[in-house]
Amino acid sequence: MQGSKVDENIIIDIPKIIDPRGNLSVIENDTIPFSIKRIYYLYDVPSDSFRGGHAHKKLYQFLIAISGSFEVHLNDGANKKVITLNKPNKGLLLVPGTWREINNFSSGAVCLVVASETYNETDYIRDFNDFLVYKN
Ligand code: T46
Repeated sequence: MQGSKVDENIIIDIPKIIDPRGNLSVIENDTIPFSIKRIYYLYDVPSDSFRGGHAHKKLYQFLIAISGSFEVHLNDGANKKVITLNKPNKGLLLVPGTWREINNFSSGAVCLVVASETYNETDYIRDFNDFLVYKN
């Protein structure tokens, strides 16, 4: 989505079943606005690590801080936004056409990512100048 705006990247509540034995959250296809084709996760991330640094042309993703916290820096080519994820029952919908950088991982942070497509390197824009050309 070349014309997507940074504010289309929104926080979505994940249903939470509260239980004295421990809470349970569940993501089903109606929790997020895409069908799930892939799940991956980032873990054992050093606190000074920097992930992302790219945009996607078609891929939708949903990021959850299953444990700990981290920051997601978003840029649509014109506007920026920083979102801190630190709750396992709140996720960030990432729409195509958004440059993302992820940093400030806390100790033990785990970033679970639910994706709309299987892995495809041709969907990535990994150079920021190419991203600006793509958006303008
Ligand atoms: C994103 C952020 C949040 C695979 O082989 N399959 C996969 O499904 C993925 C996601 C990656 N890879 C390979 C490609 C690279 O050789 O794993 C290596 C590391 O990938 P990358 O440098 O893209 O990792 P991140 O953490 O910078 O970015 C990833 C996702 O690629 C990206 O879509 O939005 O997490």
